[in-house]
Amino acid sequence: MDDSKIPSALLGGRIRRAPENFLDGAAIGEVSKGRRDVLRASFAAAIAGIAAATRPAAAASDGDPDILELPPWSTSLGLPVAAVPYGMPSKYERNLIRRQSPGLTQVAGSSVAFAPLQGSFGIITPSGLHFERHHQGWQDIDPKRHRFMINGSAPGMVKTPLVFTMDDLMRLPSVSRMYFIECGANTGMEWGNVAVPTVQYTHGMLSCSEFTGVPLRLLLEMAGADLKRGKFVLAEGADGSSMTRTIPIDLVMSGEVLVAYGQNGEMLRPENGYPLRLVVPGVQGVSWVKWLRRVELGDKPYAAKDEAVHYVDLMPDGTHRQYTSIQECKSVITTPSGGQTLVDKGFFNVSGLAWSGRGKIRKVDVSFDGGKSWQEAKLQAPVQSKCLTRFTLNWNWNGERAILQSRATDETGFVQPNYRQLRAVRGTRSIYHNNAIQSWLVEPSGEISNVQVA
Ligand SMILES: Nc1nc2c(c(=O)[nH]1)N[C@H]1C(S)=C(S)[C@@H](COP(=O)(O)O)O[C@H]1N2
Ligand SMILES: [Mo]
Repeated sequence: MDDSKIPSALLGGRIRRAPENFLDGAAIGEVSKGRRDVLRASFAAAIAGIAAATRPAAAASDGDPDILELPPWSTSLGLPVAAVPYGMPSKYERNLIRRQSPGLTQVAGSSVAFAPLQGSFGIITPSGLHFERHHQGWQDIDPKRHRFMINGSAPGMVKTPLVFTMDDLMRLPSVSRMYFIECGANTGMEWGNVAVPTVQYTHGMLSCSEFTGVPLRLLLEMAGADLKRGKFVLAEGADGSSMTRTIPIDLVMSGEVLVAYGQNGEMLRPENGYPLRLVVPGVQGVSWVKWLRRVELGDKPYAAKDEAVHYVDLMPDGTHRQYTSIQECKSVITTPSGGQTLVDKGFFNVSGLAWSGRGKIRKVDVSFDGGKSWQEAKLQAPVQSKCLTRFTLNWNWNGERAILQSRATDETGFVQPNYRQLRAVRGTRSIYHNNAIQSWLVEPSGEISNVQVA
């Protein structure tokens, strides 16, 4: 179905998948029948609104008070400017929040909060909804007392070890770029076919921001790095988790790795590493060291605990694969998705996200029959390297059982695998780096759940 065949009333984007219209990520078991009926009713009202828009006279004669009577907000004085010095979401959007997975053990200080992908638009994650992953809680560090050091692993590896204050860093030339960050464990529970209920819990360790910072390459050059001997850097955080990760120097010299202080036009949020974090585009989240206090140049990988023991891939032959850092090409349909309910058959604009740690997304195909047939989705501009890309496809649901899938291809030609293809290479006992095609089952009742098809 192309845009020219859509009734003009629909082109204005009047279907809004807001939390009040769609179940917003609560576990299915938590949703009472009554709540579902409310959702269905409110969506039916939204659909009716579209029909009404094409026949305004008929709608008015229905006696809808929201058309015929002036609401209080049209007849009263509004709140003054700066009533809220830092703007907050509408009280009607209270359901769009980060959540901890009911299926994961919750350890104080060492856990995950997932981003609500099902209610997000476009490609940028609002800073307050960015996912969180802390190995030992988060800190709100006094930027005046924060120091960032560059040193070498051996004498002469850098000519002059340097220590920067935040003021020192922020007077240097900076760049601002949009990149996704995905935890290597994102979608990890699906290896065991756990089928957690919503896209928030399957894919919500994923976010995308505009980051601002100084290229690490520049700081290494300032320190007089010996790039003939220096082949890797070690990044170290200032929190209590002893978070250190090895990063190959080629990535750093590409200029993409940033020592970042900015996120979406303001300083980083404390949960995301304020006042300084490493941005390592395309690489799994754990390498994006938060509360960054030191970078060391060395000649070999450091085999730190979070790369030698954790964040390794158990392969079918029983060996562990280390240093798999690039997040391969992946995508997911975010609306409609698990836990939501389609309230009626008919038109839906299907929408989702695609990304690749190797560059730009070239195309996304969508299937409504569990991968038997595919249609090419539309990619929304901008399509940027190592950034989320939003795709959409128009769908006329006939009210029958359907299985929705998306399959992304990146600019290297890599095609996102299905579970059979992924397991053939990676086995069945892994945790990290699951980039398989996600399936959402739509029942004739309109209810949507997470399923795995071979
Ligand atoms: N210092 C430090 N850096 C860290 C972590 C941490 O616990 N401490 N967690 C890592 C992990 S595992 C991930 S996935 C990302 C999460 O970043 P976010 O909390 O900003 O989403 O930060 C990484 N950087
Ligand atoms: Mo992570």
